[in-house]
Amino acid sequence: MSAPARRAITWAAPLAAIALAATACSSTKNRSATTTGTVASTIAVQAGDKTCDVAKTELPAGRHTFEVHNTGAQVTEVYLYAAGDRVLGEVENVGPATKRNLIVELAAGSYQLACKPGMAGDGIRTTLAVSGQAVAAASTDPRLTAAVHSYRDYVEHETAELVDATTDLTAAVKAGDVQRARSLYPTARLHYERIEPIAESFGELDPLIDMRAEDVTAAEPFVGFHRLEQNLYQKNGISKSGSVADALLANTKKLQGVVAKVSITPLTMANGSKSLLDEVAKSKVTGEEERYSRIDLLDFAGNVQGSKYAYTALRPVLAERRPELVATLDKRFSTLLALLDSHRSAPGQKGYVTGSPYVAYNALGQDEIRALAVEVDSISEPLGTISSVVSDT
Ligand SMILES: [Cu+2]
Repeated sequence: MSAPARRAITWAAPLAAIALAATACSSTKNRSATTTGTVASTIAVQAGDKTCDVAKTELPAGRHTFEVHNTGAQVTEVYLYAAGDRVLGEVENVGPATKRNLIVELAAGSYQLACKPGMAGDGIRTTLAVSGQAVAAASTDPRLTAAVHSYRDYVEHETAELVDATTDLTAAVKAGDVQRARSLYPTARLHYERIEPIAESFGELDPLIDMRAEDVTAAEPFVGFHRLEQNLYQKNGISKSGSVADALLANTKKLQGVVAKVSITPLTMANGSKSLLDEVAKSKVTGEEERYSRIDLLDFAGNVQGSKYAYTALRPVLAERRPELVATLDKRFSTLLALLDSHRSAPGQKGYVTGSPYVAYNALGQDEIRALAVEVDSISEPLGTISSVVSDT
């Protein structure tokens, strides 16, 4: 799950130049799957230092290209948000007098487009109203169709693994076996984090499975993995956790049904991976996700692996259309994965957490955390250019 925008983000250096506010979404997740559109349009966005003029604010459902023109003097970025500030797409580092395309597929609903001159703050926002029903367009490039199939297989496989692991975890919790539950928790988490590039399409199941303690409201009590995590690692008591585990398991099974029907396109694969890694660099790297178990690096690895899978599926098309982009991404992914590998641990070694192949988050030094943030951030930028390359079917 994405970090709520309202949470104070303590991580600053060396990403100070990057907007830290409003990175992502809160728990109000009610947006259903985006739909592939047959309707395509180009909408001009004039992004100035104090203005953000969007040529059209009432749009039909389908694919839209926002042609962002930076008319100001500062570097800018533009985000497209669904309800609860969930990031659907973004372009960053748009220099003065330059243009970048933000391409998204929008289902009926209300959205916000935000220009962020200076790449800071909540941005200058415009509400977009999208209506109608878009029909899925078949790609004319068979390699893109194959990429979507391959990624769908991956997501379905990971979701099945998630259900299996959560079944075992639930049994251990209900048996009152804290040690066994702790040894099973990391595996279940890994499978969820791997499918997070498309968590946007999970609707309310995402917060129900992956919400944080601070997402709790009067209407939404603390449930899901992190509630179990708190009980297992911090409160050290699971005698009353049976119903939480049962509900979590039921939700992972529901997720399996959602995933089987979810609309996946090259664009949702590209935008989802980019937004997720952006969020990893900006907020997850602070250690906010697994604050009781400290298995944050496992989540980090799951997010990177899941994003890399989406990239790898699209790679044949990218290699033909933008060989230099593939060279960059191949290199950055392998550098990041090697860096993650350098933080592996095993039973009896320093920083070991039962069930996780990586050291505990609190065993990392500030410089090591910073290095991870820098590497993942350096992937997010080139990853952001994939959407425009694959959107030509
Ligand atoms: Cu998560």
